[in-house]
Amino acid sequence: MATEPYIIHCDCDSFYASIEERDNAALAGKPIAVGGLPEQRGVIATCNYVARKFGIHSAMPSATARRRCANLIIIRPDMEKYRRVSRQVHEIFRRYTLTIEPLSLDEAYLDVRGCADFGGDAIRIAEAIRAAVRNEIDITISAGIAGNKLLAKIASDWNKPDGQFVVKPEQVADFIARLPVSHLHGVGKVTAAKLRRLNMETCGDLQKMAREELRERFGRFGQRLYEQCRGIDNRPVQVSRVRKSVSVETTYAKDLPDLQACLDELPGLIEQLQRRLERMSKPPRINKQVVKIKFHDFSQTTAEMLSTSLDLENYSRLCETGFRRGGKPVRLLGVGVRLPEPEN
Ligand code: TTP
Ligand code: MG
Repeated sequence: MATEPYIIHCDCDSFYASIEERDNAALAGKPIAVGGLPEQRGVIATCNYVARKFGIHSAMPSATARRRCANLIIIRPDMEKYRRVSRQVHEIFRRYTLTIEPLSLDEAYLDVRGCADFGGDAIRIAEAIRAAVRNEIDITISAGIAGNKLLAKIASDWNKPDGQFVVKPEQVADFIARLPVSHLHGVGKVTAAKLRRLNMETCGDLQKMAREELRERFGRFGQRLYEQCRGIDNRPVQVSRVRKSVSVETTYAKDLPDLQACLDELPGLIEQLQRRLERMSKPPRINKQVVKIKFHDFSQTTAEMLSTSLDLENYSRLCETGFRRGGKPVRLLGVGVRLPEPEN
């Protein structure tokens, strides 16, 4: 059964860009992006909503962004500053609940059951958080309020920027039916394309598929899809997960045929991993490098070694070791790091 809304997903609006705009009055109303320089083959980390009207978005090459908007002002990122602001935003969250699951610098789930303010009313708590962020930090934050994490996260995008949206229990069926399947947790480009081939564009379409068929086509993830497309999600808000590893991976629409094709993918993956690490609230120490390979028949292997950096040669060696164990085309390649056990 759908439950009363008690989870708030908070997500700052165009986070890095909003901070830069706040700190430099001359930028007001202009299209701005934060990221690498076009001349250095940099990419856009994010851009403000003025720039988004030109079709600019995160992860786009800065050169493309500049072509779309000749007046685009590109600012180099200042991660220390963004981390500082992130800590201030999290301080505000903690006034209302300690059950907080941070997802990134600008985003977190809050479970506000048991919150004493406003009689625990999640809608009013979200309003209070947003007002405090605006008044005290001078940036805007959006919120989604719902009975589970899946719906709350989707809802926070609904009235972005500077808005909030609540999914009441009686609205869940309607809300979810029209939702594109690509919004579901764990549905990346490849799964979305596979679903599209089956004419499954929305969750409403997906609801027509029998549980058995989903399981046959998607394995264990099929069960999650069966639940998610009905708006069901039982994942609790998890406070301070101790991170043991950080990784990025890509499932390829077309299998990588041989070792060389895998090696060619490594630099791009390592760069993504580097950015993921930079975005963590406190960049971790590295203990090991890891490569994960899933072959086209879904068998999988990992190879790892002690190391304190993201060394390309090490990743290449690990990739070779892993690949030789299967010697088959590869559907998924991942690179990651393991972190040392926390010291207490
Ligand atoms: P997001 O919350 O995904 O984006 P955003 O806050 O800029 O914009 P929105 O209003 O849509 O929430 O990510 C938070 C920050 O993380 C973002 O400001 C910059 C950084 N980031 C990257 O560096 N690279 C990326 O690919 C993405 C998606 C985000
Ligand atoms: Mg954001």
